[in-house]
Amino acid sequence: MRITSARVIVTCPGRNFVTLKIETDGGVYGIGDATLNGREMAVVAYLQDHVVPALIGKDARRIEDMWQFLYRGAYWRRGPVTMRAIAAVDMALWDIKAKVARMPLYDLLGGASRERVLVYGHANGGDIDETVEAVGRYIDMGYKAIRAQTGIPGVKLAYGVGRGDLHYEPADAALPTETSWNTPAYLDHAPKLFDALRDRYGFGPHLLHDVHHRLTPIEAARLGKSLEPHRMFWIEDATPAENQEAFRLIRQHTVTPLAVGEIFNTIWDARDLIQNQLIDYIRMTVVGAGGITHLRRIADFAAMYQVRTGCHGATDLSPVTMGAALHFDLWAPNFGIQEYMRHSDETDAVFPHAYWFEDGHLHPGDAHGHGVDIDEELAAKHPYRPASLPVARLEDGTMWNW
Ligand code: GCO
Ligand code: MG
Repeated sequence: MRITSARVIVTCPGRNFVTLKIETDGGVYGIGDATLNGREMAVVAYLQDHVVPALIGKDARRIEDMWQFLYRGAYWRRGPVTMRAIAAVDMALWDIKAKVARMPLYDLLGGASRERVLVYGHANGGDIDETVEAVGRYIDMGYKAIRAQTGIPGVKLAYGVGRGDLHYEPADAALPTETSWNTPAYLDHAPKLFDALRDRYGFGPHLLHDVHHRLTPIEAARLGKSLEPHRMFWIEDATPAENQEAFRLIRQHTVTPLAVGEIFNTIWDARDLIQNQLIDYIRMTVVGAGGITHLRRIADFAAMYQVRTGCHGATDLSPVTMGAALHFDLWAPNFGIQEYMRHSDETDAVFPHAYWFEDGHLHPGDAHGHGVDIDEELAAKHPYRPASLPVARLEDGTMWNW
């Protein structure tokens, strides 16, 4: 079964997505996601200039060899651009293999380990009262797990405080929006949000929170400690993880569970964190970490240390990634939770999919492959629009981690 064509499709149904469609001489095609939020065209160029020409005529069945060819063969290993291009090819080839086998992808991976996939949604508000109300709306929709973010008094545009309930998208302008940050104000305010949420809703719903790399390790330790009474499901990206050792310090001070990894690309980014049991959840997902082939290795490695998965699932990952991730989640023995920030109706129309939400869970559906397609005619009606993620500065103007 030879690859006859590979096309990169860029579309912007509300936000930008990069999709790879691989066709074979048998008539079966596969779809992969290559979206890198705010840097989409870098991956498009990498795919078109360096990957697509090498795919034509290759055997679509040899997924492992293709992965090794694109990873080792590039010489310049790793990085978000390269690994997203590899992920797109890998996802499309698994899609093809499962379609040919006439199986949903989770069956090909080894079969379902559970009946459905626990997901969490995003509740945001400008202040604590608004966030408490937003969490209530998620509970009413059936969610069992909810990430809560709130504005901080005196801080202009704090992270995660959306405009609109369900479809908050941070990449909101062609050039980066400037937001601000104040760590002391945040550290005082965040526990008050979770006091209010536990007072109102009790300990039934799982609560999650994203720190988005804003704290130093000792500050993250303080936050973790101050949130222990709230029994968080996790706090995420409490400090930047380039230096994986930094998490040792946080770990020494708190039993609040830690999640990390949405910006990692390979198993090497998480090796120390996992094997030293410095985290509880690994956040890499299919598009970010080189596709199903590599993510499966990460999950198996994590399982040896009782680290569970918590795949990134913000709206900048297309429905193709969501579909592929849900098959992976249904299989992964050490699955923890899946992020599910809903796509807009406009996006869903461009990417018809088999997965569905019910009672706080998603199911990938039983369509053959990963169950997500692209309507190319509709996609063409939404041309690319440059969009960047924001940046953050401290009050004195110092650049900070967004
Ligand atoms: C998350 C993420 C997102 C990111 C976004 C950037 O936990 O979902 O942190 O909110 O900011 O994916 O593109
Ligand atoms: Mg995050």
